[in-house]
Amino acid sequence: MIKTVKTSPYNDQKMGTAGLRRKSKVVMQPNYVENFMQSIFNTIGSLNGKTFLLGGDGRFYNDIAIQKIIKMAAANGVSKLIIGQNGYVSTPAGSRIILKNKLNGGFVLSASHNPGGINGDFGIKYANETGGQIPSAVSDRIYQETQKISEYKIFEADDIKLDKIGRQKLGDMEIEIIDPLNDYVEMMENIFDFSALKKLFKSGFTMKFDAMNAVTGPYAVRIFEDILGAAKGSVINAKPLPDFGGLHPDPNLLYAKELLAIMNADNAPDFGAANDGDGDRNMILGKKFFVSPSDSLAILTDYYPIIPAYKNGIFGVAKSAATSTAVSRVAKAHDIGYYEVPTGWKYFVNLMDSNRITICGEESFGTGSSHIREKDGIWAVLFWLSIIAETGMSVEEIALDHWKKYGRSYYLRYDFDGLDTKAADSLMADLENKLPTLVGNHYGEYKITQARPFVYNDPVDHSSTKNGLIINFENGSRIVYRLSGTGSSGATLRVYLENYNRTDLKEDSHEMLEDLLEIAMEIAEITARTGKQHADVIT
Ligand code: G16
Repeated sequence: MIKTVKTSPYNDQKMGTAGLRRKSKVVMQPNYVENFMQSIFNTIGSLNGKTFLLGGDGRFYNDIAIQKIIKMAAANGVSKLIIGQNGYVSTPAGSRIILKNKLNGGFVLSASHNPGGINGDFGIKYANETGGQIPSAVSDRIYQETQKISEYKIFEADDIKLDKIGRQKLGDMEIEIIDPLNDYVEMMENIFDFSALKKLFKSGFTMKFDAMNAVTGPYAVRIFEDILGAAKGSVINAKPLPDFGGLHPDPNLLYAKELLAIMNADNAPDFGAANDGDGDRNMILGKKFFVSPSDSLAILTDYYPIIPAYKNGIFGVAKSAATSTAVSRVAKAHDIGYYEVPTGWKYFVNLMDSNRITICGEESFGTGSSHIREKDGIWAVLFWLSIIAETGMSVEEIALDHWKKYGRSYYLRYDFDGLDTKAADSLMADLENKLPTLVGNHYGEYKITQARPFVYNDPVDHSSTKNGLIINFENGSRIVYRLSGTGSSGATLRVYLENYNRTDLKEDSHEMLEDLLEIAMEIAEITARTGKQHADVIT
C-alpha cells in the first residue's frame, strides 16, 4: 500500500520569513507539495515514535494538500498525526497544541495574510517541538534536500474523513481529529481575567471583530460572543471560506475596509479588531482611531501588571528591528530585558525558551507572548479589552495617555511591490555598500549619525543573521530598508520610517514623515531603480 514515486526537484522551494509561500497554481503543479514534504521528512530522519500537528487556515487547496500530507506521513513512518477538525487550525492554536501535547512539531497550511483562491497564494508553515517555526539553519537544510529529491513515499488509500472528532488509523499511523478551539480557549481563560471582561460587555460595551472569512471566526464567536457576552453579530465575516469570500485577509487599513467603515461611522462601536488568514496577526481600532502595531506592542507591555498571567513580573520584551522603538522606552521604564531581532517570529523563540523575554511584537501587525511560540491575534484583542476594562478609558485615550508619558514614535511602512528581483537585490546591495559614506550627511535638519546593516547575534544558539539596513538620525528618526520574505512572486521593498516626538502628539503620521520619506527615496534611489514614484501600500 506504500507507493514510491519518482520525482525531480523544483528550484523554488526555499522558505521565506515564515515557511514556504507560493502562488496556488505553483503549489498545484505535479509533486510540488510532495517534494517539499518529503524533503522535510528526509531532513528530520527517523519518524518512528514522532507525532505532528496538521491543519490549516481553510484556504483553497487546504483540503487537497492535507490529504497528500496525511498519506505521505503514514508512508514515511510517522507514528501519529493530530489534525484540526475539518482540517482547520489557527497558527496560534497549533503552537499551543504542539506545546501542550509535547509534539515533535506541526504543519499549518497557510499563506497567512496573503489572499487565497486559485489565483491567490498557498503556503506551508513548519514548526518544530518548540511550537515555533524552524530556525533558518534547518530550513536551509530542507532546501538542500529539495534540490536533490528524486522520489517520495505515499500511502495509497481513500481520503481520510476529517469532520468527526475521534481516532482512526492509516496503516500503522494513528490519526486523532480534535477540536482545536478547546485548548485555545482554556489557555486564554488562564491568562486573562474573563470575569472582568464579562462585566465589561455586561455594562453595554460594544465591539466588532472582523475574522475576514478566515480561520479565527469560530474562535472569536466562541470567546467574544458565547463566553464573554459580546452581542451576537459582534464577529463579522465569521465563516472560514476557501477564498475568504473574496477578501484579502490582511488586517490593515487597506484591506479591512468593512471594519474600517464601521469604526469610522458616527455610531461606531467602542472597539474594533481584525485578524488575518491564520489568526496570528491583529489590527486594533477605536472609534475613528487606529493603533499602529508598534504602539500596540508598547502599550500592551506597559500594562502587563494588570494581566493575571503576567502580574508577578515578566522577563522582558523584544521587537523586530524594523518595528518602532516605542517599546524600548517602556522596557527601560519597567526595567525589564529588551531585545531587537530580525523580522520573523522564529527569532523570538530562543529568547522565550531561555526566559529572556515574555512579550514580543512586530510592526507587521503581530503581538504575542511566551504562552505560545507564535504571534496571537485573539490574545492581543483580549489584552486590549483587559486594559479597557481596567482603566475605563477608550482606545484613543489609552494611546494618548501612553504618548503623554513616553512621547510618540510616528511610524509608517511604505511597500514598493512587484519589483524585479534582481533590481531589488542590487538596490539593497548598492545601498549597503554606500552606507559608510552617508554618516555625517545632512538632509535639511536631518543629520545621519549611524548607517549600518542590522546584524543579530542570537545569544542562545550563537547564529548570526543579517537582515535589513538601518539609518539613524541625530533627532532620533530612523529609516529601515529591507526586502520582504513573505511574497509569492517578484520582490517587495519595505521602507520603515520613524520620527520620535515628545510634544506634538496628535499630528498626522503621513505629514510627520513626509520629509523623511523624501530622504529615504533619495538615499536608496528608489524611483530611478524601480520606476516607482510612490509606495504601493502604506501601513
Ligand atoms: C510573517 C512572520 C513575521 C513577519 C511577517 C512579515 O508573518 O511571522 O514575523 O513580520 O511575516 O515578513 P516580511 O516583512 O518578510 O514580509 P505572517 O503573519 O505572514 O506569517
